[in-house]
Amino acid sequence: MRHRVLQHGRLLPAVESRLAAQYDLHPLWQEADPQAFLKAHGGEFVGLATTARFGADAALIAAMPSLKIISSFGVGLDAIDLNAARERGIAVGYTPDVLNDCVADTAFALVLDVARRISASDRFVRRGDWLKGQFPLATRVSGKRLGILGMGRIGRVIARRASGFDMEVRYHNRRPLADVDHGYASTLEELAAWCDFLVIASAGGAETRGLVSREILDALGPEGFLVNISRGTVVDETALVEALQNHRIAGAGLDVFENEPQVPEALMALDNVVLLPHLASNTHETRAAMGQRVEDNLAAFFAGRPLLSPAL
Ligand code: 8YV
Repeated sequence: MRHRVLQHGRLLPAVESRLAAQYDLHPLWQEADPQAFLKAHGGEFVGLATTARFGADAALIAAMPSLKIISSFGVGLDAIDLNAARERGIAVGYTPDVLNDCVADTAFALVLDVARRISASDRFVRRGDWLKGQFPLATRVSGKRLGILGMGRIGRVIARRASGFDMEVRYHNRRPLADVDHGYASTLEELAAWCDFLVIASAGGAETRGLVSREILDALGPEGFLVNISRGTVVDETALVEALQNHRIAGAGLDVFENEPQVPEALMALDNVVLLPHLASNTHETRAAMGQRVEDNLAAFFAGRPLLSPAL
């Protein structure tokens, strides 16, 4: 008998076909009325394959009374109700580590782009403006100060990338980390006031919601740049738009937004911001590794072995 696994959101085609070969896989995303489907069939599934974006909220977990394993594609757990899963003894697997390099690379792509104005200068060339004059001067990256909010797995790789640019790194976390040599800022405001680039690499969810507030942006100041590769919810987006419009910060590089895929119109109109469509982990190599981990976590669970990367 093949285990019944519900699929919430799309996965890579290759992963979908391998899962379908192994399990009795049902794509919830193909249902015209997912609520009605869950009401009629939710109890039939022992597994849920989902993504960091679609997650598994309390309602979905409640609609699946036989659920034993959630295997999520992504490192972010903010869309999964971990308390609901814990209460029911449901195992939760996710895909940390395998995406650290590509997410850190994207953070640096944004640091370089927003400071050196790479995307803006590309637009300048395409508009034919080079024929009319020189592109204005931009801001140096090498040797500057990099502040990292959230020195976790990804934050540490960003710090390593920074050493190649001769940057001094400091960080802010809930508490200082014994195995990290970089300077610790005991408040986010102190970190923002110190650094030239503030890179957000913290987790999303209720605990970090709105941490980067108007006050933090003002501490970063008119020569400071903000880069966000974590979750849009960590930043007060309204305050960010105002700070960018009024040049109270120098610029921002954003891979994530509060209400994806909606990007505020006001941001689209600004030239001091780089906007990416949440692509930090989107490389063939990393996505394949993430998909493999989704499969491996499921396989381990059904074989009675510990998950490769358990979230609980
Ligand atoms: C994914 C992510 O692009 O891992 C995460 O938490 O945000 C990204 O890597 C995406 O969320 C997959 O759904």
